[in-house]
Amino acid sequence: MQAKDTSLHGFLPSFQHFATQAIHVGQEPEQWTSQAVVPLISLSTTFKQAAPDQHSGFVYSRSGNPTRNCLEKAVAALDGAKYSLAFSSGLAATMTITHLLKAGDQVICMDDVYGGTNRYFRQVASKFGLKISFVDCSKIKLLEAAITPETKLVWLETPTNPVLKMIDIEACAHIVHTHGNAILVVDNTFMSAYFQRPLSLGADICMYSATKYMNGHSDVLMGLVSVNSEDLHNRLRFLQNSIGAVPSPLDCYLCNRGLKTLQIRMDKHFENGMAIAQFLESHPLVEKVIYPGLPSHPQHELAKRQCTGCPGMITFYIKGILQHAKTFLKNLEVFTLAESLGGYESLAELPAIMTHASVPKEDRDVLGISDTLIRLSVGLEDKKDLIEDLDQALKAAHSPSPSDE
Ligand code: P1T
Repeated sequence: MQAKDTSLHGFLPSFQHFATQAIHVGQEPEQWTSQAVVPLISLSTTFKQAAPDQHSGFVYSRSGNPTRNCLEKAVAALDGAKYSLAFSSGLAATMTITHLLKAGDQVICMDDVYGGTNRYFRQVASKFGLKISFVDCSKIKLLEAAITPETKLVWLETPTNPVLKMIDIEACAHIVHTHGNAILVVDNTFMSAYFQRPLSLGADICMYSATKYMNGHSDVLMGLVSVNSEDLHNRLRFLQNSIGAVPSPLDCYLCNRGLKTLQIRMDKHFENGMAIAQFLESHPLVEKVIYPGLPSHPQHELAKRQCTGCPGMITFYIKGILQHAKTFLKNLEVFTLAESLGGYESLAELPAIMTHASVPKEDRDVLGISDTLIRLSVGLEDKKDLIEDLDQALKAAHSPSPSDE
C-alpha cells in the first residue's frame, strides 16, 4: 500500500502514485468529443436520448453529470476505493449516509465531532426514531460496551474536531465487524485522502467535508463519500438521486481542480503546522498545545502508525480566561477570525462560541472545549509571518490593558 519514500517526522511514507492519480484518473481527454485536457463544466440538466431509455449514460443531472463523474472517479482513486459519490455539502453526505438506517436503529457517534454533525444526530436524526449515543471511541473498550444488536452505524472522526483526539480505525473496525453488522464511517475531513486511508484500515465508508482540504480553496461547499462494497455503493447511489443533495457542476469542477494540488498543499500544511505547533508549545503564554504531530500528543504513536502526515489543524489553550482568548483572536492580522478550515489561508476560531456552540455546555466541559481553547487552521503562507502574527497577538492578549473593549 505504501511507497518507500518521503517519510517525515516518523510518519508512514506517502501512498504510491498519489499525485499522478490526482492529476489523471477520471480526467481522460478521450471522454469529450473535443478531447479537452481540462474537464468541461457540463451545465446541461438533461441529456438527449436516441430512443426512450437509449442514452449516453447521462439522463438527468441529479442522477449523473459528466463533470461530477470526473471528480468522483478521481476521489475514488485517491481513497483507494472502487466508488466515490459527491454531495452538496459535508452535512448533506452525512444525512444521505444516515438514510441507510431505519427507525429503531442505533447510531454510535464519536463524542468529539464537528458541532454540526453533533447537532444533526442529536436534533434532527433523533426525531426520526434513531437512537443516538455519543461515545469516546478513542477508548476501544467504551465502543465495545456501547454496541448493541440495534447498532447499525458507527460514526468516527479522527482526528476529532476540535480537540484532535486520534482513533484507532483498525481496532474499531475489528470491534464493529465482530460484534455486529453496523456500518463503520470515518469522517476523514481533517486528514484528507493524502494523509489517511480509512477504507484500507477496515472502515466501510470514508466521508469528507470536501469544503476543507480536499477542495482547499475555501470556495466550494461539498461532501464526498467513498466505498468499496458494491451493495453500499448501489444503496448510496440510489439515495444520492432520491434525496437529491448533489453539488453543482461548477463546484465539481473547482473541487476536481483543487485535488490536483492536494499533495503539495498537504505537505506544506504539515510543514507549517509542525513549525507552529513547536513554536506554541514553547510559548510562555500558552497553557497547552494539541497537535498529533508532536511527541507530546497522547496518541502520537497511533498517528505515526495510521497516517502519512498531519494537517494544519492545531488546537491550543491560551493562558488566562475568555477575555484573553477574545483579545488574542481580535489582534490577529495574518490569521483570519472565521469558521471553517483546510483552505490555503490561515484561520483561527473559538470553538466554544463558534463551531461548537450547538454542543451542550456540559458536554463541551467534559470534552475540554473551554473558553480558552483556540483552534487554528494553518494555511500556506510563509511560516515566519504566521509565527510573528501569533506571537504579537499572544502578547497583546496578555498586555496590561487588553484592547478588545
Ligand atoms: O460544512 P460542511 O461541508 O457541511 O461539512 C460539515 C463538516 C463535517 N465534518 C467535519 C469534520 C467538519 O469539520 C465539517 C465542517 N466544519 C466546519 C465548518 C468547522 O469550522 O469545523
